[in-house]
Amino acid sequence: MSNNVKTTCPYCGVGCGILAGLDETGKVSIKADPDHPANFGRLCSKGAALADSLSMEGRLLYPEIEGTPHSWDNVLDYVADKFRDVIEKHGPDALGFYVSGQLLTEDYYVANKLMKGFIGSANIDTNSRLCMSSAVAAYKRAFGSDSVPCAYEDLERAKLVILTGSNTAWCHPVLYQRVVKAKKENPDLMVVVIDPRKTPSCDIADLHLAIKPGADHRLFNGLLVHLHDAQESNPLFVNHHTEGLDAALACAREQAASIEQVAASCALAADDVRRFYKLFARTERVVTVFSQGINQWSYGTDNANSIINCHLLTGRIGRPGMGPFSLTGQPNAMGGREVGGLANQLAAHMDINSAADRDRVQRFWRAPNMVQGEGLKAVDMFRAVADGKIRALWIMATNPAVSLPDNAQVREALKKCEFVVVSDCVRKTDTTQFANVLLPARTWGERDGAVTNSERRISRQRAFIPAPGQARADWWIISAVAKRLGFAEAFAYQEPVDIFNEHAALSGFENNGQRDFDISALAGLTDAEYEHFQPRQWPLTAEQPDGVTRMFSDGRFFTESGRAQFIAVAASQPVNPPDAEYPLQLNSGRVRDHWHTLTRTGKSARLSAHIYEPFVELNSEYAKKNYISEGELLCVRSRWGSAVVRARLREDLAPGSVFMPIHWNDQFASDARVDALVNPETDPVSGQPEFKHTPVQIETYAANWYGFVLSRRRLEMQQLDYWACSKGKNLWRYEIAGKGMPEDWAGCARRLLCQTAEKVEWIEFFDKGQSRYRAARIEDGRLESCIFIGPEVTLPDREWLSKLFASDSLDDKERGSLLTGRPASAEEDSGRIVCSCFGVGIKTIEKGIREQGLQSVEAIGEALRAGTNCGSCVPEIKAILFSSINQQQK
Ligand SMILES: Nc1nc2c(c(=O)[nH]1)N[C@H]1C(S)=C(S)[C@@H](COP(=O)(O)OP(=O)(O)OC[C@H]3O[C@@H](n4cnc5c(=O)[nH]c(N)nc54)[C@H](O)[C@@H]3O)O[C@H]1N2
Ligand SMILES: Nc1nc2c(c(=O)[nH]1)N[C@H]1C(S)=C(S)[C@@H](COP(=O)(O)OP(=O)(O)OC[C@H]3O[C@@H](n4cnc5c(=O)[nH]c(N)nc54)[C@H](O)[C@@H]3O)O[C@H]1N2
Ligand code: SF4
Ligand SMILES: [Mo]
Repeated sequence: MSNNVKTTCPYCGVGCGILAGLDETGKVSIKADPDHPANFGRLCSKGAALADSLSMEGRLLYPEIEGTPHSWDNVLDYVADKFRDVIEKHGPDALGFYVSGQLLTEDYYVANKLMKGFIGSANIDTNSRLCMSSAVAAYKRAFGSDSVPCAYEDLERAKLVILTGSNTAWCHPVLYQRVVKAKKENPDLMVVVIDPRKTPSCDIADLHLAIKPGADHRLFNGLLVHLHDAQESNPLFVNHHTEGLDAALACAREQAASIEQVAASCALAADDVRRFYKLFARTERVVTVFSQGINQWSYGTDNANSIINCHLLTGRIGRPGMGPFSLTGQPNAMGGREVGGLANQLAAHMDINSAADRDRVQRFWRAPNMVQGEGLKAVDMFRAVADGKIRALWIMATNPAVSLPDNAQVREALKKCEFVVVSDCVRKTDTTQFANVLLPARTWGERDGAVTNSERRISRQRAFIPAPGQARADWWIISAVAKRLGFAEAFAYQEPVDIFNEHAALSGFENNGQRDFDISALAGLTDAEYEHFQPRQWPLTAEQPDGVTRMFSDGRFFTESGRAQFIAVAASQPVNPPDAEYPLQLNSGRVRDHWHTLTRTGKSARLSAHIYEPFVELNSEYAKKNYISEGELLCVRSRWGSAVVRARLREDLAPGSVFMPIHWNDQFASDARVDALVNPETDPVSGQPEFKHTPVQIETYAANWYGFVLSRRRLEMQQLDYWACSKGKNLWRYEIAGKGMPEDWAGCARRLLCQTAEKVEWIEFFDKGQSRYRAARIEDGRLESCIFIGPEVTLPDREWLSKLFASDSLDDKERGSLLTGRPASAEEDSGRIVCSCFGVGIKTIEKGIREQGLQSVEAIGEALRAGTNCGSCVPEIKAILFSSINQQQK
């Protein structure tokens, strides 16, 4: 069996190193790699819980045609025949590939080669379009190349770290922990967080700018003017290494006559803006970290360029501790950029619109059908599917029926599409239900290849468990289809290393320092070298075989003139502003312990405990005015669709804003997809959708009863008006609600809990007067499931009830507590889980503060262990501490 296999976490773009193992009993062990330069021995809650995500539950194990398993040979022939047929009848552009930043570099490379060089279409786009295409476009406009200039160590070497549009504490937790540590060691390190919401990342902020959504470019335009007028620029750098300042400045000046004007347009206090500008002006070592709050706007590229402009004006790029740093979201978003994964890119950072570049790639690939220009970007690609222009679609490692904006239109397109192929590792997703063909992919732990993280560092993912059923690597599947389309020679790869070597060779092919992406030092790796590959940052060339920490240290850029470009950024606002009918602005994003559409983190009880139900956050005052109370169900509606989710009130959210998480979908809730609501506007430069803004209205969902079910087996809840499901320890948990009052509660409960006809032991309690119903199903003395129903949202706490599922038999006291809805003793109720690593609940923490006098995060950690492993919950523990102490003082 394998032990301590060095691999990389498959979740976020931090790209943490992991030591993974599998013992004789089949138990997986996951440890942080102490030597990996991304994490140096740290992991966040998601990485630490990776073993949970590897359960075989719900895996797609065999290739299927129209729901029936077939042999690989049959299915591959079938797919190739269909594709060939579509190409012959309608041309190569009638085919579309929609791929993912969660593919490995080798998979990604092969998919692109097949589409752009051999099928002869550029209709291959990726979910990275939704993720960082605005950052790519902005870097290209400014530097002439898509080069992320910074390295993680810059965050530690900086004196000012600005986090804008990034909830780093939850979305790049290990990087955030590195900043926390750096700040502890060096209290001079200042942190500014720019986010309309007060996020956990604000925990370490010296200044939080709760900016008006979508106004970042105004703030940074104002900064550009301020830096210039206050003579805080770097004329030497500007004169020698840049172009276009005057135009950019003139444009910025139109929007920023004074700090007061900027402050007003950003809904900030002028003093806060002044403080921020002064900090930026007076601190040489500044890193500006940006992510989706910048990118996901219909002018996300402009947002990003307004940031880059300020770094160019001050020459703060290419040196330690400074630079405009876009964090990549997915584990291999950066690898996808290297292979030209977007429809408007070509492999190895070459330009799809340049005849010379196309010719170069064609010669290198010996490609018979080289593409002639850009293809359709994600949102447009699905529109073309709806219009019948794309007739066959192959989706790999992404779940577009959940994650693309205007879901209804996307689902309509998938339904209409003649031929949909989906490669996934999970059998039942919102997208697989539209597939004609399902191809079982290997997933993390089973697959081998390369990934590149946010700081351009290439690492290996290595297999340490055998692949189940008939699952195959994505590169193998794509190559097998390519062979059947008549391209056997060009896709004769035996191992991932063959592909990696070709990719590396292409990066150096006729490069001569002309292109930023050059890893030619890695071309021709032997099997052993590939196997023992050590993480390194590109470029990796003969001159710099160990890689390069940061780009542009020589002030030379990849534009024609060799100078970086200032970009004039005009004032913009969303195409669909809020109005009387849809007065609220919907923002969307991530929660700490879940990953995207839940296909993997949804399997982990540990990760599901932190936030187990979809929700909408809204301002408490607004809620009060509209008679909305905490925990009730709300219907959120936009012009594009609606969702039903739980209300969470927050004092620190602007009255006009609401926020929903992106994770829940039809496998986990009745009606909670945020992208059912989100408008399909995109940035005209990058094609990235405007996920951070949609006008919505909110109304109460008229539930007559609320309840929950805990069950060892997963149950069908489709018949209920509202349900949301999450994994618990030894059980599945369902929050439920309904509009109509059933005549017969007992019958209704039995139908839900006993979906089989067998006779079961059943205990129940019904208080008709109070409309309260409780029942439990017991099997061989063991609790199998239970249901609690009441007229209000407040119901018994689920945590202590869940613990009854741990034992193999219920005693009388426990049976009694099931019927009374109260724990047999107060000790058993630990409340909602705050620390996922050690399963510490909020009530336990509050009790510790109250009774043990724990007065600091450290003291809580020592006494209860909470917050001492990955540290992701420290901001929450601080908040609990703060409010508990406040209450004690009252
Ligand atoms: N836990 C977890 N981590 C993840 C992921 C996950 O699913 N779960 N996914 C990964 C992926 S693919 C990605 S792309 C990254 C995303 O990482 P982030 O970009 O950090 O995550 P988001 O939550 O999408 O959005 C970040 C913040 O932008 C803010 N925001 C919204 N509008 C504006 C605005 O106009 N201006 C500013 N300044 N801020 C705004 C939101 O309030 C939110 O707090 O996370 C990665 N890491
Ligand atoms: N409203 C709103 N919407 C958003 C965002 C937002 O902030 N707001 N963010 C956007 C962003 S940044 C992103 S990145 C997307 C993410 O959205 P998606 O890419 O749709 O989400 P995932 O759940 O990561 O989908 C990955 C799929 O690949 C499967 N899979 C896992 N491993 C493998 C493998 O090795 N091979 C294959 N073939 N399949 C595999 C998983 O089971 C899963 O079905 O969502 C976007 N949508
Ligand atoms: S920060 Fe967490 S999710 Fe991201 S790579 Fe590291 S362990 Fe994985
Ligand atoms: Mo992303």
